[in-house]
Amino acid sequence: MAPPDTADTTSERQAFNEEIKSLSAAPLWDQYHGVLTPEPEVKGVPHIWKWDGIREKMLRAGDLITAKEAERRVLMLENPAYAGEAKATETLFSGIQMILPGEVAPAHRHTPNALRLILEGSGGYTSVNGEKTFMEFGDYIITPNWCWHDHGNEGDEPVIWQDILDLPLVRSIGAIFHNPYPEDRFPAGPPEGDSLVRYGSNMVPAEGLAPDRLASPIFSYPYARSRETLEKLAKTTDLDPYHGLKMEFIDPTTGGAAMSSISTFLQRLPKGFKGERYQTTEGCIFTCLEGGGRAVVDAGGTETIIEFRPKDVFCVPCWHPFRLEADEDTYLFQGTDKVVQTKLGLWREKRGNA
Ligand code: GTQ
Ligand code: FE2
Repeated sequence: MAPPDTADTTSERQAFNEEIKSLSAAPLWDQYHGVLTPEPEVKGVPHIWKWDGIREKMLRAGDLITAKEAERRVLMLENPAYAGEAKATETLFSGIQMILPGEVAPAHRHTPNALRLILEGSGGYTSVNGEKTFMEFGDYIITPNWCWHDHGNEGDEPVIWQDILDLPLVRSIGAIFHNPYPEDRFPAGPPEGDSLVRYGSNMVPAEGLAPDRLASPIFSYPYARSRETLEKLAKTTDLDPYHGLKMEFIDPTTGGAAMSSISTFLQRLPKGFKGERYQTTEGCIFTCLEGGGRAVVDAGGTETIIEFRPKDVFCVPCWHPFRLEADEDTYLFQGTDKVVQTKLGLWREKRGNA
């Protein structure tokens, strides 16, 4: 049979597309290369949330709503390209949360994994399955999925921290569950700080661990310890040309990431550091704890320059080449989806221009 002429082809194909619509079907050939792009094409854009502006609004939110009424008094850090979608990157949610003195954020549990990075205030605590951990600046706390958690503030000033959850990832799978606990506080369990005492000294109980754990038994990674590690190593260790000095927070019982879906790192860039161009499929959320500098991100051919100072949060979406520079000795906390991508065989990186 002779091939039909072009005009006929077009109209016949259009008619065909209409016909199959009623079957909830569509022709892949119209979209093939849009769906299977040669390289990642994500909607997310590089963005920075400056601390001063966010902090001021956070304090105002304290006059508008109580932690209890809000369930969680959180200002979501939404990627401008994902407005209304509660996403900072393709897979991660981030927010800034505040608890005022005497307040309690009531106990609940949910399927997304969550972490906290403390930015301001003393006397705040998180309880995970009844184990309380008091939190200071820079401390990193995990609340693994389906663990009961509530927060409080026994100090006399607002406590403010950053949350990161794998909420968009879990939502894309569909598996969101959330339960309130019938009381504000989950009943007290192990003594305060128990998990760090028990598992934080290169030992585990001789009788072993529950076999089905997917997260670190340590809930709290105090900044004093991790910062000291990096500060000491900086004196003896060569810098990575892309990352400076970068360490990953782990589950000490497996050597893997602290939680099943969020990779976390602390990175030290010495004063004057000029990193080389780096590209990864990880969606990255950075928080500057000390120092300052810039991330230069290549966003589709145009350079976005992100100037960061302490407590600023910024993101670099999947497969956006970037480099980091530091004007002073700088400490960056980083949360990414590397662990998920690695498990799925998806994680990639590209160093330099090669
Ligand atoms: O503190 O438990 O930013 O459940 C979002 C959801 C924080 C929390 C968030 C949450 C929490
Ligand atoms: Fe929660």
